[in-house]
Amino acid sequence: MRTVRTATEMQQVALSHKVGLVPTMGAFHEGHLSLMRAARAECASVVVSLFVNPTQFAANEDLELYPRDEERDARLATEVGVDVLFVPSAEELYPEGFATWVDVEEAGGEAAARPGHLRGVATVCVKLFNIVRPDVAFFGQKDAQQAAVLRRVVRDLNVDVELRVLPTVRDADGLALSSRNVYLSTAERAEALALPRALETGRSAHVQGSDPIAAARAALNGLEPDYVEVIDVGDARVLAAAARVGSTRLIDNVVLEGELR
Ligand code: PAJ
Repeated sequence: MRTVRTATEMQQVALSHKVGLVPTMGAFHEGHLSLMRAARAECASVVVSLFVNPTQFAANEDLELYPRDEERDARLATEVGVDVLFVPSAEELYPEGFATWVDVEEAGGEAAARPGHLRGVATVCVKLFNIVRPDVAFFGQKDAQQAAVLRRVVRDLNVDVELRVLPTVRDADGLALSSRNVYLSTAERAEALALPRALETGRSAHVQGSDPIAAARAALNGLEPDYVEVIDVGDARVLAAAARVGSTRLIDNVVLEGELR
């Protein structure tokens, strides 16, 4: 596996068709690795970007604290058969005078809870698409609204890339894998299980014809949600929630109708 640190070098790497890109912020877990494996299975060249994108964090969020271990990530990516690990610096992607943003008009859920977050995500992903020029890019259902926003960006701006959205990978007890789970103490981790359980309760309620939001809220077991909402993600409709456990903010969602592709 080759590690590349500048956009210029990345644009010059000879990649064979078809090219798959997996954008990440590192601290790899099985969720990230499942995207890399899907890319490996479908594509001739696999590029993984590792960049803790400062523009998607608000001033009061965990940018400084965010787990970083490039050596371990590089080892895991090599094991999966990734061809190129693209690790740009913040100065590389956001040089002096950077002033152009991809701002999707999105309401509710993460858009309301984290103003500016999805703008940062959309902007960095368009930059990565332009630098790597992938045929296919892989994202996780875990961040359903992020995937929905990126689908809209690709459609609205005629970006020549296909998106794939893959299922959320969970621990055996149901907690969605997340790089932020390392912040949880043992007690908090146990508390956090209320989030996937409440969403499952909401999904069952929906299947039986009652209100999934009310059912999920009632099952949160004391967790304070930022929101519990039904969100359209492409052709699918998901029940999504965000909640704080101690100082850690977790998000999760389950599909109510349709299929995430
Ligand atoms: P990050 O949180 O590192 O996630 C990288 C990709 O892995 C995203 O597409 C995310 O949805 C997916 N992912 C995370 N947890 C998952 C899980 N448990 N199961 C399946 N997939 C999972 O999302 C980002 O980084 C950033 O916002 C990024 C898109 C890289 C832009 O900076």
